[in-house]
Amino acid sequence: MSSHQVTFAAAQLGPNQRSDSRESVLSRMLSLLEQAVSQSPPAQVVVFPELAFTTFFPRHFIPDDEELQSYFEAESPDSQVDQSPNVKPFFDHVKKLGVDVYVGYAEAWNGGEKTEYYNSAVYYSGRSGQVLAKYRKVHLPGVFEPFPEPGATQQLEKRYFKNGNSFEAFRVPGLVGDALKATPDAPVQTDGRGDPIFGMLICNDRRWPEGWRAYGLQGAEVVLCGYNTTAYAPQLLGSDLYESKPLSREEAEKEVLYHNQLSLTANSYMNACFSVNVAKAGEEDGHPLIAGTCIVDPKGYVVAEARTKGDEIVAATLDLRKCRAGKTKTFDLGRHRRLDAYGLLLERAGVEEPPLLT
Ligand code: CDV
Repeated sequence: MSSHQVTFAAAQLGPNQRSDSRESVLSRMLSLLEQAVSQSPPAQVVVFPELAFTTFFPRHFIPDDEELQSYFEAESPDSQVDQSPNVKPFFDHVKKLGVDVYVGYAEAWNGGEKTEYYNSAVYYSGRSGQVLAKYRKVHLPGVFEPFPEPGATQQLEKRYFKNGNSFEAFRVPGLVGDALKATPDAPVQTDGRGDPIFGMLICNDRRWPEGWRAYGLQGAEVVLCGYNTTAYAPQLLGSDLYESKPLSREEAEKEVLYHNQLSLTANSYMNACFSVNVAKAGEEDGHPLIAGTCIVDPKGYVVAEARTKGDEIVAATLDLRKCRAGKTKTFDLGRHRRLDAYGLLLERAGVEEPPLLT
């Protein structure tokens, strides 16, 4: 295999019910890992969904603090997620297999006076047995106060988590042969000849071009993104207001899948990067989640996608040199972007319309 090729496995998970034990979820995740490393060629990087170890608990209003805390992994400056007792067996197994993983989880950060809670993902290197990078979800969707409608699918991420605030790309050692390394005379711009550059997003982040562009500006070649996306939630997604009749469940799911793929293909294309996008899917706690796990190339084409709504490996070997055309032509950012025209983008978060006409 060429020295620029990397084999990825997107490990789509079927539903994790609220009543499922941690052990049963871990055992399904370990089977997916085993499957990913025993295929040919074996996966070098396995990507799991957002909040992979538990049910998507922000869909519930949970007044019982003990239950709420049970979904989080405790971390501190001395102890990262791979040491959290609930999930240590997962990371130990990853280390034994010598594979790399991206995995999403709920983080309880005990680093200051007060515990802070985040919706996080880590990139863990099984070869070196350590967390190489951690990402905290920046765009938290939903609401703080629960929807009053009985049976509504809640989305309480704004209640349970604090926002992350940075998009830091990172290089991953050991995936490709003859990568340029730092030496006093190494070039500053390596044009894809160093160790691969990855970025991480979580779920709702994929709908916002800002994170993708932040990674594009750091030369990211692969963006990894896990998600839990509700297939039917009229309070949250789209609008029936101007439709002649409300979307049926089937129509709504089709539209959510369309917007999922639109966000992934468009942003991969506009930043000339691959993306590996992984769902937790199926009927979870009586609420449907879309599948749609897919791997996208820098031209915006889907190169592999899930066929089921359950546990499934979707794999592809990606030639990272395919990012070069976009990065040096249409989306050569340094040559074509116009900072002088973009001032508003950092001055304003929400919409301010031009004044009314007289
Ligand atoms: N987990 C998520 O971030 N879900 C959102 C839904 C609520 C719109 C998503 O963007 O898929």
